[in-house]
Amino acid sequence: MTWKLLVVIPAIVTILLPSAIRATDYTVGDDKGWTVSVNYQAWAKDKQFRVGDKLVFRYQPGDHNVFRVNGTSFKTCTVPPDSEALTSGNDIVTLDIPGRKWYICGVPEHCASLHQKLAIRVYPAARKHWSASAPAPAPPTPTNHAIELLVPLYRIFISAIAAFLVIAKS
Ligand SMILES: *[C@@H]1O[C@H](CO)[C@@H](O)[C@H](O)[C@H]1NC(C)=O
Ligand SMILES: [Cu+2]
Repeated sequence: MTWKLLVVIPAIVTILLPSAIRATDYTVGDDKGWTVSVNYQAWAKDKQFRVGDKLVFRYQPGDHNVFRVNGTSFKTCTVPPDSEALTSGNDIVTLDIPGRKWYICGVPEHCASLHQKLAIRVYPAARKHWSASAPAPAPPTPTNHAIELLVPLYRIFISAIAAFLVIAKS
């Protein structure tokens, strides 16, 4: 029985691994981190954010914070209630839904006067390894989002059948 696990476990890991490898952690602003007077639109411009990727906002706690807002509040730098702030100085945001996302700093004037604001578009996960260097695809539609959700389920299904076949033969 034990030797079969030596076959089954690596098989499952191999099948599931590509999803894990595709995820990328982005430190917002790279070495500069999350602060005032950085052009975050320029920083984001050449990046293709995908579902499963993470944004890491790094700053001295107390100097800044992070609010996820909508497009209207982004334009006007309207700060939501304090309870919605991320404040750790190492704030990790997992991009789990495709579409546009907006982030601002809530310290007075940091967004409005000093441009501490970031807008990105998040694309569905599955296409990353097919087109890592291809131009940005069209904005996601509900249809391809549904298909891309099925891909990991399909992998798990195949893994389960493989495991069942090996174990059933014992
Ligand atoms: C954007 O967020 C603000 C503040 O939370 C809210 O008042 C407003 O209705 C929202 N706008 C849209 C278009 O959802
Ligand atoms: Cu700030």
